[in-house]
Amino acid sequence: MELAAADRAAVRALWRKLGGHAAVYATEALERTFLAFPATRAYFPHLDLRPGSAQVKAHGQKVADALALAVAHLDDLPGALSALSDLHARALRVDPASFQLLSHCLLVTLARHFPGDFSAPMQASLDKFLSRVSAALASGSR
Ligand code: HNI
Repeated sequence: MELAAADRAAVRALWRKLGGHAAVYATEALERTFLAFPATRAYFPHLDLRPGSAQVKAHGQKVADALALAVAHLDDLPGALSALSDLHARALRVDPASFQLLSHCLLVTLARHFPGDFSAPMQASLDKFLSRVSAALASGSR
């Protein structure tokens, strides 16, 4: 199902506010995910997952770039994310439930850094956006 116009506008507006710092927030969200939901660490046995790790930071940059791509293609998330979907669903076999955990930590991180923007409607719009990104990545769509 497509995102409503109001949801798209809210997501785009918040992403503009993140400016060049999206990777910082993605990295914080990853660190929170690994601490709060340790089972997610199992997908990254080859990385140093301690807080402050340069490898987590580098991964945060990749996640932030992918989310920026998604924000730029809100009308075709499965298409924009099809290569990443192959990777996550087919090659990495990430449990779909794990996406909800990272999405939750992204919401917590953004709420913490942008409290003035984080109205209930903003939370709902971001949650819909992240749910659709997660569904696209988990589906192995193409
Ligand atoms: Ni994910 C690699 C984006 C959720 C496990 N992931 C990537 C890459 C991007 C990316 C981009 C780098 C691809 C490349 O190098 O070609 N991942 C995203 C996004 C989300 C997400 C946008 C959700 C918002 N990934 C998850 C989740 C898990 C996950 C929930 C598991 C808990 N991802 C991985 C693993 C890799 C990965 C594992 C490979 C890491 C590596 O460097 O080996």
